[in-house]
Amino acid sequence: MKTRHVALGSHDPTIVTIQQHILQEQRKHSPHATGSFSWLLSGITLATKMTEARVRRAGLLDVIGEAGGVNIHAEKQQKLDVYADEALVHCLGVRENVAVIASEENEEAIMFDGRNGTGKYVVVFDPLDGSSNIDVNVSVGTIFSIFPLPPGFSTEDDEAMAVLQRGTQQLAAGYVVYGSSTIMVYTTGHGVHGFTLDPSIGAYVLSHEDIRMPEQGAYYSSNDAYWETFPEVYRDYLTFLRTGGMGRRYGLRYIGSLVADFHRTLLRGGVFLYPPTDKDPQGKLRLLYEANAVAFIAEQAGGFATDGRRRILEIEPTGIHQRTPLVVGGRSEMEQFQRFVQPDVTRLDGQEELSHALT
Ligand code: AHM
Ligand code: MG
Repeated sequence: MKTRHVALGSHDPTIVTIQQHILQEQRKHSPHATGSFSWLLSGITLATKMTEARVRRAGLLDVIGEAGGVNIHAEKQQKLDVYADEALVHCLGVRENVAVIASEENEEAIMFDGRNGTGKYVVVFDPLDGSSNIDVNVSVGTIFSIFPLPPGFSTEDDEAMAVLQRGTQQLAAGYVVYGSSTIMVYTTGHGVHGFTLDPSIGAYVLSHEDIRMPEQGAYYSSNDAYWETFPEVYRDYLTFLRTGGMGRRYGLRYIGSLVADFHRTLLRGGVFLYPPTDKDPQGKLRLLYEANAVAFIAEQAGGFATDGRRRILEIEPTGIHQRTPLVVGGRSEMEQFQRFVQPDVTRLDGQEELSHALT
């Protein structure tokens, strides 16, 4: 029989898209998975692509929007964070396995009724973190965490109960940075992987496999303008970093977008801090849809995250929009931080096993 050769053109068989990667991971770690989890994640990737398209046109939309709030496509102008939120709510709402969602943009959690027992997941997210940076072309991002629906939860229950879970219960977490390129980073508890959006094919393509945080970096990242109002122990620690206590004098990098500051810290090492301040005595960042995701990713990449007293992932949440101080970074910086805040605790973790069942 004659073999017909088919030209593959520019198709690169080595490309791994995020969807392929999720399926490969499922086969490896949960051979009996049904694909339901990857269906859920595809809802998140779709929503972030919709948001990225808007972020890329942010300046244009603003200009066009000045003439009465309607652009040339007769679309009503919307604030980008509201658009990002609606994109996620929509893309997750049509996935029958999503039971409850909670977002920075909505006061209350949202329960999708009438799912006849198909709802298995709880998704919490900050749809557009750092959105005050949009107008000046600075990176912004989306952050998400996925939890299982607690066993025995019924639609009669208060939806907040489904959301108030410790970070150790996360099945997956990730973020997207809309920066010089758009990158999605996620973990399902088996390492951390990064995918860059290839605009020519509209797909997230594996670009950073098995990310590990450097043991030690060269930068700390915090809003130095609040220096005088940081607790003394934080100032002592930062002075230690700045004056060479760790064997090098640390520099400062601070963007003011958590996703962007954390992404740099993940790849380059160092430490990100949002301590308690006079203005925000409980810290500014949100436990459920900012700190938990970042902490899960950091730990999976060899780092650690704390609120100054406790491992972030073990904090029992009491409110959907609860704030927390956050210190997250590479091993050396975090061990040193621990020596400052809790000299009697010698280990960073006493980590509870994470149980993951990708279905
Ligand atoms: P947002 O979720 O309302 O955008 O606020 C969170 C942002 C983070 O991205 C960033 O780390 C922090 O606020 C910056 O705060 P500050 O300007 O106080 O340094
Ligand atoms: Mg935010």
